[in-house]
Amino acid sequence: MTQITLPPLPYDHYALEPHISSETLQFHYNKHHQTYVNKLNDMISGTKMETMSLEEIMKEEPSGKVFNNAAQIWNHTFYWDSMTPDAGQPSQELSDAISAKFGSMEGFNSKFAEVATGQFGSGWAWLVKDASGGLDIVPSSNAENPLADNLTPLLVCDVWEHAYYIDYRNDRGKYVETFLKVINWDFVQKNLG
Ligand code: MN3
Repeated sequence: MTQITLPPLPYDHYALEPHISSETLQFHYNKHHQTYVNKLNDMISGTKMETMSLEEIMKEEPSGKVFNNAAQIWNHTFYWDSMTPDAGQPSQELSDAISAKFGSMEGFNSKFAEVATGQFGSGWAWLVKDASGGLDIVPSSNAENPLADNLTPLLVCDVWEHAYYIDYRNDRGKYVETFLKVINWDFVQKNLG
């Protein structure tokens, strides 16, 4: 019995153009994200993990191949939800929290870009909320995510090359600049709680 399924994209594959192309989104979702789902289902089939949620699987196997595939599924779903073709503005509450930590939206953009472009090799850049309710921007390597550090993810940018190579070649900075234009602030607000 296989239990983990690929969640539907929250928008059409061409919806983020011209920022992120339909070709990138289709490869990223239909090939990369789907492959993590297929591999994980193969690995957990016939084990006690086959009835577990992704979160439970990540706790059960906090490193190694099973973790990597489970976390990549979780991270990618969170990434699709982090973007929207109808990018608006952060709510007042969010805007105040951002200003308290980063000085201004410009300060947030510049810190996020610094962390996302500075992550060496494959990984992710996260906006998180810590236990005291404060915001921070942290990188993670490969499939890792901040759940293991008891941080609440609010937003994520995929900085693996497959996220931007078709559209921006090796220019991660340009991709991150684009990502900042399609942030789903309603999703961030929902995660802020
Ligand atoms: Mn990816």
